Amino acid sequence: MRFNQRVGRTLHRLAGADFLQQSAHKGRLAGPQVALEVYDDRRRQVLRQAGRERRAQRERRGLVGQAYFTTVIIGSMHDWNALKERIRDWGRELGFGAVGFAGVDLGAAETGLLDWLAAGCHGGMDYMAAHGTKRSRPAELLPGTRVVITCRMDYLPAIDRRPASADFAEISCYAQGRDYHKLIRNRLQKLADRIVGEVGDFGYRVFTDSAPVMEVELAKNAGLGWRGKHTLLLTRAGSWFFLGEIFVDLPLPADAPAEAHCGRCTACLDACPTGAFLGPYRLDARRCISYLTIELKGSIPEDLRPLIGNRIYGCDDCQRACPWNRFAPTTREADFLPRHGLDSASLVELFAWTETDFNDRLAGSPIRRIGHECWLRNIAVALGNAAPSPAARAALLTRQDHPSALVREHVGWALAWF
Ligand code: B12
Ligand code: SF4
Ligand code: SF4
Repeated sequence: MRFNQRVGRTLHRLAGADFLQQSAHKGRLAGPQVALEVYDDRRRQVLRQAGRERRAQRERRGLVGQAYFTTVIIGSMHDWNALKERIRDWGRELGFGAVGFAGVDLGAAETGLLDWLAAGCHGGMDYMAAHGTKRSRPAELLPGTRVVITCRMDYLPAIDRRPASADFAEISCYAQGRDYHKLIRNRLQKLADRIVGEVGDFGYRVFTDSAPVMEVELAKNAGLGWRGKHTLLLTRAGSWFFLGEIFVDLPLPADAPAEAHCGRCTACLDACPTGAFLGPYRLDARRCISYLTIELKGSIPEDLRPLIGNRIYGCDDCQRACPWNRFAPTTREADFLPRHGLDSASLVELFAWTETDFNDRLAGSPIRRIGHECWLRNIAVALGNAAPSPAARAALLTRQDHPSALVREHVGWALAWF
């Protein structure tokens, strides 16, 4: 039996070679012939290149590959709990608010997801239906996955600068700074690197809102919080955080889910401007302002336009209404702080941005991905909802002959209110 050098060192540190001998006997592996050997650099390189898929295949065929050996032998050492605590500490050092561990069985969540899709609640988000059961079965998305390390990171800016002005353009606070995907992915990668430094090579992949993953359900199972009636993950310190995961093939024990504390409260359901909740824990995305202003590519249904108010990108109302968010910590990440005054800008000001302004000023922002056309569409609706003013009317008139039929149609709708 050969050990990767780091694994060997870890094993020695954790329990010593005697323990290994015993573990091997118990596991009916190599018995008394077990010996610690160290890979030289070349072997190590070759192993790395072998890739996750080959390891998974070997494992599926029942061969005693390095990953299998590592997990069986080390798995019997009962020190995964100590490693879990170290991973939590490293996660906190890397800026995560909390780190938890979920098993890969999502149980009834799959039925919930399929019902939601069958009811058409995903609207035009075809990617939600595109991956079969991979979304609800992590081990199908990444074969060999045994546990999902799930992490949350706070994004609430420290100061609420929303002006009372009727002409204020409301942008969801998760989107006022830099795009979170890259930042979180980098941090997750750093966390994975630290685990590799401790246990040696293993199969893993990092995700944040970038793949078919049921992030809230996994985080809930990992005890990172409970599911609020608004469907988001919620803690005693609120819900203003992003989620991200590392799928791993290590046999880390799963954490227990947290107790829910919504009680009889329905504040989030009552606060929704468009009545998007079909009931507690059930959201019809087609009515959600986040969907209408970000995901929807075409025309916004006319009956919903007046309900959108001044929200031009996403919506925070169900979270703002939640009593637990009174205790929410603010972000420690400078990248999530508002840029270009996006926390206090006026509709007229943002409507005047040319496509070049839009692309330049929103480089690195999640808003950029909706494109200038949908940006103007959204602001036109908000201008139509704002108190009629000469400035708003003048702004709308400048876009009346815009080359995009989508923009012209929404501008026409807004002008009809003046
Ligand atoms: C699609 C999507 C959306 C859609 C649909 C949202 C939704 N609730 O489904 C839209 C575009 C509307 C959206 C909006 C927002 N989103 Co979004 N979104 C996602 C995404 C990509 C998938 C979510 C999903 O799987 N939905 C499908 C439904 C079926 O899944 P579900 O909600 O888990 O459904 C379960 C429950 O409803 C339950 N259920 C059903 N009936 C019942 C009944 C009972 C009694 C019970 C107990 C349970 C139950 O069963 C279902 C299956 O488990 C995730 C990222 C990811 N990959 O997970 C981010 C994510 C959920 N979004 C996020 C955010 C921040 C938002 C917004 C706040 C952004 C904004 N400010 O505009 C809003 C919030 C709106 C809201 N209240 O949900 C964060 C949430 C972080 C957190 N604290 O939980 C995520 C996790 C992204 C991330 N990586 O951080 N989003
Ligand atoms: S984000 Fe806004 S529109 Fe969507 S469910 Fe929450 S309150 Fe309703
Ligand atoms: S507002 Fe009330 S019901 Fe909604 S998530 Fe918060 S505590 Fe739960």
